[in-house]
Amino acid sequence: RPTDPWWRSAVFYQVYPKSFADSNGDGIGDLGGVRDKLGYLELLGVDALWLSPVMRSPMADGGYDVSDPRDIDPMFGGLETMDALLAEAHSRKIRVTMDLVPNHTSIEHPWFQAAIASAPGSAERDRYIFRDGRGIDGSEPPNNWPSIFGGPAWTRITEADGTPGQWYLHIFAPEQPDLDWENPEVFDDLEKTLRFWLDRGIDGFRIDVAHGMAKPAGIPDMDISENKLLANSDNDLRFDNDGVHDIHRRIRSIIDEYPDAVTVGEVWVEDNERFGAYVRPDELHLAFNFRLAEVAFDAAAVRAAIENSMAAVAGVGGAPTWTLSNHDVEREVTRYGDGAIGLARARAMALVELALPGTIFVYNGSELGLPNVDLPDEVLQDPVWERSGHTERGRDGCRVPLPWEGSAPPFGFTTADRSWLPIPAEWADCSVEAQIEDVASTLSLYRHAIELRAVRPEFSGDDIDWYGSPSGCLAFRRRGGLICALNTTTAPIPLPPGEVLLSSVPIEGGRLPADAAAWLV
Ligand code: TEU
Ligand code: CA
Repeated sequence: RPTDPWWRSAVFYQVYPKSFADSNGDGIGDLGGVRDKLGYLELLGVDALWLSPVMRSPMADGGYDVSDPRDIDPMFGGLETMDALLAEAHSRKIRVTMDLVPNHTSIEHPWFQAAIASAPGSAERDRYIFRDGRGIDGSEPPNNWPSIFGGPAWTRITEADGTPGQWYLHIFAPEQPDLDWENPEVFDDLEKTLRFWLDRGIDGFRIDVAHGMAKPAGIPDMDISENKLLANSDNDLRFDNDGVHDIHRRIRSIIDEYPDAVTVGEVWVEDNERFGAYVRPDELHLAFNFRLAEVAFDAAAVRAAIENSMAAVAGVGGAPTWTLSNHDVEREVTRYGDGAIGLARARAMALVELALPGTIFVYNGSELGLPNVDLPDEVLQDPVWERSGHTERGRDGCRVPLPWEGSAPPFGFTTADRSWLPIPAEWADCSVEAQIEDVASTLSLYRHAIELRAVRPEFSGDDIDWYGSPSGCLAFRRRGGLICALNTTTAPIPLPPGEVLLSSVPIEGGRLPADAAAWLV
């Protein structure tokens, strides 16, 4: 519909900047690399980019620990490279959004440095959540909250006089102290950050941990016996506190001064009604739902995930969002069984995703069918690995740099001898160069699907109708006429009548093979 905002049916491409492309030969991806590859992104046909954090950061958590939110880290090329990227992307009609991390800062942020240099109770300390400890001499954390990355969510500081001091809250790593959103200075500073980037031409923000900024009054103990991590169980007091909605309304009032800007929040909330609240007309434009990133390759489960996701936003008039993976989860090829089967299923699910009404987020490398990588211990960098006491390997396996060209690592990702995480030798077969001319490749499948989605009238309409289909299969129809069918069984099934527009495997005799999907009109 011509009156729809641009993002309502857009395809976003998530760039994990360290892993996309390196332009200066230090083995680490950067914004110059993104700029160099804009032609590729144009060819892929995406409408917008989401850049995972590129602000100044000591990189304790891949940039999700920001020490200056109004600057670009030198490792990524500094502000001028960002300006050049924005200009060139816009000239190619690609919008650019960036990650915003309002829940916490880096310990190297000047505010945190000032906080630990000042006395308990000072205004400096009041921008974070410092508390006295419990127990004898305050040697126990102020409450029982665990950190998402392992260990307690509190770290004790040493006061300026050398004595053991107060504790500060960090829901994530100790290098990521939580801000106190009750302090008006915190919002004022975020407003500066929003305007700084919007005035520079950024098209919007992905808001990190958008369900986390507000903390419950008194920060009481939570019931950790049944704590379901990030699942919005009633006893997980760390997230989804009602006060967060007021923060989103205030953010929105600023965003609304910039007509085309979009916000998408990272909202790990399972309950439909509580999730939908985040995309009320005066809050976020969009919220990620992760149901397709979590669901098994099973038609009934996929259908339930789709229905649920649509129901969650329908009540408030919001648009659904879809994502098969991101920088925090195992890549879909591996999740679906790895190898040829995992790849076949990932291709099928890409067609399911790209057939749906709403906003799509493609994680860099999905379009190449990359699997997760089982990296050796000594290269792991995710704080999850250290913090979990080496019991969880963390998320590096989905953050391996992209293979661009050539027959050996680092496959044109960098001119250095090696990339910051090693690229498997067998990725020669899935490099961009290996796939771009091959009509049967996953890259070609994505290109065609994204193009058809953009130009064909059959993709119109906010609603879908389900066909009755045999168990292990699903089929739905967009109001505009596109039909999408998925087969998660082990045998071929008859397709609904129609002309095949695109399919994840060749279709013969009107039957859809196992582990495949097709589009029909
Ligand atoms: O993630 C929030 C989050 O809670 C999870 O995705 C979490 O990182 C994961 O389950 C742990 O294994 C966001 C970012 O996407 C993530 O990369 C950051 O580490 C996190 O916030 C902290 O900023
Ligand atoms: Ca670099």
